Amino acid sequence: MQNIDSYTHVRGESLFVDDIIIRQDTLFGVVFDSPKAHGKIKNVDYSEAENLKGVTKIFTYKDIIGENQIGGILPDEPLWAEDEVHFWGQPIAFIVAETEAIAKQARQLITIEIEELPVITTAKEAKTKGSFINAPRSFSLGNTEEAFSDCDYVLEGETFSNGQEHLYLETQGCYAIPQENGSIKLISSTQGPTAVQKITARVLGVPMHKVEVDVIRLGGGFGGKEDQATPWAVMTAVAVQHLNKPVKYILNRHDDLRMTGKRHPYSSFFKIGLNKNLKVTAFEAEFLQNAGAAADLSPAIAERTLFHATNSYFVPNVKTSVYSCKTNLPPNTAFRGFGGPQGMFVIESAIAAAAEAIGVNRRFIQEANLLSENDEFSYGQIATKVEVQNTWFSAKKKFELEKIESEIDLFNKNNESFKKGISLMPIAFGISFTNTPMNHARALVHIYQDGSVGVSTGAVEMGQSVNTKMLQVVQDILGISSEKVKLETTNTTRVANTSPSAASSTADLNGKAVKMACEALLGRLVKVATEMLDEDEQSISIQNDVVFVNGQKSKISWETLVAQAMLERVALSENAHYATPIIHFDKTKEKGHPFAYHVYGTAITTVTVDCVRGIYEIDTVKIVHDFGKSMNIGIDLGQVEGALAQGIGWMTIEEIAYDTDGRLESNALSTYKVPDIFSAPKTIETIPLETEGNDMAIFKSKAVGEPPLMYGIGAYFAIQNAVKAFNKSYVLKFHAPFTPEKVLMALYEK
Ligand code: LUZ
Ligand code: MOS
Repeated sequence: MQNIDSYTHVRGESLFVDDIIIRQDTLFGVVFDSPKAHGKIKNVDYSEAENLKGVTKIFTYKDIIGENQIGGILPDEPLWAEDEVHFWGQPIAFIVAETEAIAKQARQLITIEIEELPVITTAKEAKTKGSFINAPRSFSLGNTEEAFSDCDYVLEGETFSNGQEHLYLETQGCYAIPQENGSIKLISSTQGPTAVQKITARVLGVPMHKVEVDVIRLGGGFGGKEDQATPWAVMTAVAVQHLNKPVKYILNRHDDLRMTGKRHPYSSFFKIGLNKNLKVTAFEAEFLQNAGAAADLSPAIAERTLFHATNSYFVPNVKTSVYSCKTNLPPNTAFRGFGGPQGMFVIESAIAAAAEAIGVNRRFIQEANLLSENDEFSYGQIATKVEVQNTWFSAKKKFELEKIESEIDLFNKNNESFKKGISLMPIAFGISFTNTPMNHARALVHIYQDGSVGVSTGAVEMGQSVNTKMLQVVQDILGISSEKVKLETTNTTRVANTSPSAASSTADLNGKAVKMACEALLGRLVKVATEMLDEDEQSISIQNDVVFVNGQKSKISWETLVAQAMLERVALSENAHYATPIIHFDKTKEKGHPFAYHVYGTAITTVTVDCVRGIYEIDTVKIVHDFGKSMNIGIDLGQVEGALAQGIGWMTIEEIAYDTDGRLESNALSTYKVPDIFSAPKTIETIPLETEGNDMAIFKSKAVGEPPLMYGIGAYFAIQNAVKAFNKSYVLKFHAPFTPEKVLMALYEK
């Protein structure tokens, strides 16, 4: 089944926040933000801006009736700065005017005096100065100290992976509309409607029932709208609370790039110990996460780094710790993979360092340590239904790895100025919010009396086609055709207290709730049919919009059945609640079973490096991926390819740069390069692993949003492999992204 949004997307008819027809009396907002990364606010002069014709009001923290506090996990982030600023781009005021142009003109007229304070931009510096968001966390398994003393090889090293801009096509924004009696409706581009509702209520000092959040769809989120869609929505809501008129704010690209956080840069240190047969017996890592100026989701992201520190390998002795370092950058936030990729890059680097020192192909170390059934992760979960070896060995076989390797060797022998490289990248990604209490969802399904169906869930459609999957669940359980089913907007008054659409878990959690609701409705309808046909319940089913008896079509259509149920006053609406069973985690012991299951896979990446220029092409990425039993392979392959391109971008050309004063230098697409069709792999081939699937996944179809991003890590090591083929004296470095500039330096380093 195709993505149900395709039709309106290609016709340009899909609605995003900026497409909503606005009320005639709508006002427009724009943020005035800090022009310095750290300092005391001595004075802000709003007078000229306020006097500009068409300016309605300029809001600051003084206008807040509730709390000036938008922190989700920790209460450490004001909506608008009070007497200090902590990052360049921190919101200080919100200008509301009759037009957007006037609001922007007014912004130019505001003058500010800041007494500057020292600026920290790197995690390392923050660690040295003791600047942290919260206490560090550590996971451990076995005894690394003892294990290291028995190792044949012990390697230590350092890695860095940079941040990443989300670059959702639709920038952040919200349209806020006053309702009666002080209620407000927010049309927000958020992955977390409940987060927006809750924080708005807190800042406005009103109960949550006064705030309705409605989400049609997002033009991309990638984690960037899990927590950071909130401030803009709250600002428009504060303005509505004071002015009782609709207020709209859509960030332009520059403002969005400057004011929002990104993927966390990490500086990390590793120590890896192996014995002669290449078994990794001990691994230690210290992760320094550059959290930015406030917690945002950093503590949860740090936790996921620890969960993924050993990727798809079994290591019997592990000690890892992570520090969320407080710096003067915009608070960094969720980004597809949520700290997992940063963790996995480190062990892949450690394996590369070990392979170099021992003088073996990196893939032999990887292969010798892949997870097996019943292996224990450092956090106590026992791996079951492990598929990583299956994906690894099928990839080797199906894609003829040895043939590819010999072709590359031959190419490299025959070419002076071009070199090819290859890498294998296995993945294991844990599915569930690591914070167990967040793993729940609800669905509200109405069967209307004409037989059409309306479905509301907590799932936010952000291009991942979750609505299509929800529709498939309804279609399958109720036995009706897709035209009968409509997916409603995501709205806090219909489905309350939702977790954000995140953690790759949205289809699982909401899909299971939809399934439960539909099964309850089906049960009632079957009962009605039983009476109509004088048959027993077991013999009745609904297929293709018709009631079937013992597999034979009856005369009763879906519409007739629903009409009869209506006459008999049967409830045709159902609200179901799903909470993931089995999972648990004890933070006092750092042990438990946090994940419903893992997603596995293996990618083989080949690249060609132009050794004169330092530029490179990703030739092929060949993947065997564990989809479980995919319920929609078209959508799932799209997720794999998109995530792969995004992962490769993070590892190769996307380079976030702040200057030492904390000002974002890569503040436009001229200076921040993202993968385009020319830099995408020339060939991507994804073969689904044949498995039984996993019952914890909706229809045994495993979560697919984030895991394939980490195949992109393979590009780093494939390029490194090619560089080494050109320059034997290159000393391996693990400093991502591996931009053409860095490749050129590596090619000619002596
Ligand atoms: N968001 C979150 C996530 O709040 N918790 C998670 O564990 C998570 N994992 C991946 C992506 N977003
Ligand atoms: Mo996410 S990184 O699943 O919002």
